[in-house]
Amino acid sequence: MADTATILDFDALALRIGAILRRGGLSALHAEALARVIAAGERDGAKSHGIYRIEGCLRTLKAGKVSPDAVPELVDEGAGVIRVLAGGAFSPAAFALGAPRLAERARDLGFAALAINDCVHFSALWPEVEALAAEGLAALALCPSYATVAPAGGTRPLLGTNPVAFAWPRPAGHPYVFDFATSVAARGEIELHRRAGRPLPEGWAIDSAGAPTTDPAAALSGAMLPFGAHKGSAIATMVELLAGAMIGDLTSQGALDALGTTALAPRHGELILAFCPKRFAAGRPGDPLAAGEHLFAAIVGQGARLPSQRRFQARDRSAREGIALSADEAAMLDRLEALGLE
Ligand code: NDP
Ligand code: PYC
Repeated sequence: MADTATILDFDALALRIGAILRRGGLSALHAEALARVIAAGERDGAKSHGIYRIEGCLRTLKAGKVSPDAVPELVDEGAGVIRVLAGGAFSPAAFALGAPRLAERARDLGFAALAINDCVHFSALWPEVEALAAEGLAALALCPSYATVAPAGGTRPLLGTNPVAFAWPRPAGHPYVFDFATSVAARGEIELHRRAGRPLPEGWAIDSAGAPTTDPAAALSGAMLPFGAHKGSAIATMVELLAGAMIGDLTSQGALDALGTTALAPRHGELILAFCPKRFAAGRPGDPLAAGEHLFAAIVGQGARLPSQRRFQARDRSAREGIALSADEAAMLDRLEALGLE
């Protein structure tokens, strides 16, 4: 990176972010959980959910739109569906509470689901599915967002950027993981283009009159588009149904109506499904993980890359060389650290 100003290791970056969030009013539980997710985004080169998100968290706190200290509550009736009530706090601590029980139940039953209700959500989903893959499980995570995406053929925001993340455990090395918004790009990407003064690629968004636009500001006040036209639109709708309506929580339209702005992080639910491949394959010929390896080798054998390989390479580089922040990013961290000290 040409203008690299600061190199930090993961723990040092997480500590600095955590201190900023603590000073912004978050309890230690939430500040630490959030800081590690944000630092992980930066470490992995997942910039749309890295340190640029800190200011949005602070704005959401200042506006009183997130509980700074609600203690998440686990509701487990011993069945395949486990619930965590987040109490209006950020989602990562709720996931951390529910994930061990979800993994245990998926191993017992072969399959289990974790519904997180009433959380404020801004983070990437790959840390969650990766944590479950590390337990030998396949995992699928989904959540609505707030209404910023027009359905295919429509002209106005209705769906969220509704991410879907999947992980499959591998016998060695990183799991197979994909994690993407069901819009052409995450809203964070549009915001990063706006800040950098870069036009958007064609096909990402429409303006408030419904005309195609490459202007990030016009896209933010207009609507983003689903990926894959009607296919992404249908998948985003499925996310609204499963991770909104079905778990008794808000859809993206409901989350936007409740918040009244896209400048703050939205409050809604999340659904995480965990599968135990060995239990599903019991009594059947073959080993599911070996079959997965065969498939991955065939994909790579054609010259294609697996999703998350760029991110894992960034992670490995960060482990070797540290996390490189640009001059602007380092200045932003310094500025946020000084907030409340003057
Ligand atoms: P990207 O389009 O950047 O990446 C999507 C996935 O595709 C990644 O796993 C990526 O791997 C992979 N990929 C990219 N290019 C290739 C390629 N050529 N071959 C194979 N795989 C490839 O993601 P989005 O912008 O859609 O989303 C970014 C993040 O935003 C996600 O982590 C998501 O969870 C988050 N998000 C969160 C929301 C929320 O409400 N909490 C809402 C919307 C998004 P790699 O990273 O290695 O390039
Ligand atoms: O990047 O689309 C996004 C997003 C919305 C809420 C959190 N991230």
